[in-house]
Amino acid sequence: MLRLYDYLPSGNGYKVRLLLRQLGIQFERVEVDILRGATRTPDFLSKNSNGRIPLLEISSEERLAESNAILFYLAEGTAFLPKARWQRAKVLEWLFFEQYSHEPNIATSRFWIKFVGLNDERRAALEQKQRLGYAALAVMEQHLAERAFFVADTYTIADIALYAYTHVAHEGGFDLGLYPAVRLWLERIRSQPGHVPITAG
Ligand SMILES: N[C@@H](CCC(=O)N[C@@H](CS)C(=O)NCC(=O)O)C(=O)O
Repeated sequence: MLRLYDYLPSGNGYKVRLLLRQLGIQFERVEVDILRGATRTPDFLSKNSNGRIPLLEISSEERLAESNAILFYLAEGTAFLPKARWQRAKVLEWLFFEQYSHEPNIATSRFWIKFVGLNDERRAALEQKQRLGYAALAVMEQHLAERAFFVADTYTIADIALYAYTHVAHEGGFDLGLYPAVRLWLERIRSQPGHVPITAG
């Protein structure tokens, strides 16, 4: 059975959990308390030298890190990843956008505000995180103003990847008031068959 090393409040972990649930794939979930350094123990580092969850263990020889790589692996051959070359590349475009322009700003703001608290250094960096996070939300708003989903008019792993931290962006101090298309899209994602909340293990 697949094993997922995970941390319940993590949006990166949630992406994988959500897709596994929606695909109806059984898995064992192993909670790793990142706040207590459990991803930095010799045992965990022997599984993922980058010391981070999510980590999908497929077999004793095969382990995959990086949430969006795991989504791509699991979605292959399913409706969550289009078959056409152009659409697959478009999915990747949004997965990379999520990791470069969205997650480092929106997820990090949330982590600082909700989980570890603001010290002087983080407070100083927060302003730029907020500015760049809002810029990412504006890109999403513009795209979604004319579409129901990110790629191919259908629910794909691009939506899952972007939903994970957008739906909890308020916990990182972001106000979605000026992003009506994003808010409608969040509702659309929430109503997909088999949807589970981030709090469901
Ligand atoms: N780019 C990675 C980021 C993974 C990541 O930042 N994981 C965090 C939790 S969301 C973590 O494990 N942090 C623990 C640590 O850095 O020690 C992904 O998308 O999976």
